[in-house]
Amino acid sequence: MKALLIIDIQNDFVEGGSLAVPGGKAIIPLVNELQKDYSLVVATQDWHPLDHGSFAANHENQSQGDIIDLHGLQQVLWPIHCVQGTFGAQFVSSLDLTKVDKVFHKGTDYQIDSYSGFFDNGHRKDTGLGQYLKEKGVRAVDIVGLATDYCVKFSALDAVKLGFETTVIRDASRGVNLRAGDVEAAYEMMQSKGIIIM
Ligand code: VGL
Ligand code: ZN
Repeated sequence: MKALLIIDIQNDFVEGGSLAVPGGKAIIPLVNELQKDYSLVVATQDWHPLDHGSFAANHENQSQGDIIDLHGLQQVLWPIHCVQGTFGAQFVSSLDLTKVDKVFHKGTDYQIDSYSGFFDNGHRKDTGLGQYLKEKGVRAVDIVGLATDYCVKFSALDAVKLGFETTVIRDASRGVNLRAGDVEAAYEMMQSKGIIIM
């Protein structure tokens, strides 16, 4: 069985949000349409506490885009985004949630970021997504959402590592491109690990 995995289509990641991904909103009609082709749909939600270590505002003398060492891991510093319970963390209202079977939260621990929907960035804690998919008999996952060069990429890398046949649907994903070329580099890297880019 094949599942659709929808990554982080939340207000802060689309136009008007604090960490807006260019063209983020434009993928939503396609994501809604695609859902009809899957018997299992799951979504992830970036879900940070206000004191999260990935927020530049929580570090003295640091700015957005700086890279720091956060408890032993390299961490890009972001604007405050997707704070638990806020509008910015909510799914974009035009995203159809009626077919979503389960939502997995990530980035809930203030000490460590989590780009992947499966594990935190240090692979220390598991969100339960991998086991959930395996229990449902899923062998293949198609991934869509935001952002291609962060959460889509790391979710796809973990999916393939867990043994799922993994595809990223390009037209239904958009990236941050903090540096020009990041999205293209992400696709090349994913492909080199056996992920299909469709
Ligand atoms: C994301 C940066 C920080 C993402 C989440 O969803 O791609 N990017 N937190
Ligand atoms: Zn985040």
